[in-house]
Amino acid sequence: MHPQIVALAGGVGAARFLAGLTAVMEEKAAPDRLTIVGNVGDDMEWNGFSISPDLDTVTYTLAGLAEEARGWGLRGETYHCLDAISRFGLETWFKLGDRDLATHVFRTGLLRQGAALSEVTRKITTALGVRARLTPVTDDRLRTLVDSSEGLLEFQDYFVRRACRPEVRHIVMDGADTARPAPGVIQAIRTADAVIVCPSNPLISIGPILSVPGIRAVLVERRREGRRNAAISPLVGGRALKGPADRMMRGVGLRADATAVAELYRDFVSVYVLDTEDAASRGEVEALGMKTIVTNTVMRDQESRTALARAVWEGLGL
Ligand code: FO1
Repeated sequence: MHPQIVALAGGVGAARFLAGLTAVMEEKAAPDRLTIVGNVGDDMEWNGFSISPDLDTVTYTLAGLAEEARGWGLRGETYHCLDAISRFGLETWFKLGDRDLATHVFRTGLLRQGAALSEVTRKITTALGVRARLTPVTDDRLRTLVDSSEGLLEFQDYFVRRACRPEVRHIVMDGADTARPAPGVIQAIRTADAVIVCPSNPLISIGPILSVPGIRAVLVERRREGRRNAAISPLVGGRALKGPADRMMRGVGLRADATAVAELYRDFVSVYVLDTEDAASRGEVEALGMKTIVTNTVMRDQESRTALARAVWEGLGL
């Protein structure tokens, strides 16, 4: 029987790793045994449309449709709608492409008819040929807010509009108190042979997933039972390869290095993947009670994504 895997995923970094993981699982003829639990903290409303950037980044990447260099959006995209709408004076700092908008029109229409985000996500991934099961962590409203030097900001306002310039003081998960895990998420985590935390920002990508009541508890329970929970460091040599994770960690009063991320996960992660550049941190991480895998985690192309996924797969004894 092929192992059942659950991955906790943010946006671009996660999508790149998942492209490698699905390639490894395809070799074993089992890509459908992967459940990806996606972040919705950076979802937003744009002129009445419901946008789920991280779910879409994972979907487009696994469907082979993503704009590779950028990591988000669709390859060969055009922006005629955005250009046209700017003539009405609407803000266009969030670059929604014409074909990407089709996804948002479809999603928003179904949500308005009462469908759950998890159902809509299933329809989108199926239509685009993604064989892994992608689900939002919750169907309820959950939004990441950034308490910053420029006030309390909605996530995309901080991330895109202000290009991560404000100093971050604190991250707020709005809606986390009442959010419920989407159908099947707890069960998938409970029964998986391995859970893998993708190399995503621990504060704004994995943080919102862990903030949904019940999620962290079931991960901690797995760890107590000696089951495999792995995480891949999103920081290499104290730097984020993509995005503001290092600056954000310092902003909220943490060290910005691979060990500090491991500390955030110490209650539930049993295997931690460090980049070769951080091999010297091995002892510190093992002192937290985790096993370590040291490998190249920098994903420049599909070959390095697959190599990383294979190292994790073999390191976990799958
Ligand atoms: N990121 C940007 O830096 N600028 C954009 O204009 C932008 C538009 C966008 C549209 C659709 C989508 O799915 C993602 C988009 N992203 C954009 C990426 C997104 O803001 C972030 O990568 C994630 O929210 C963080 O994981």
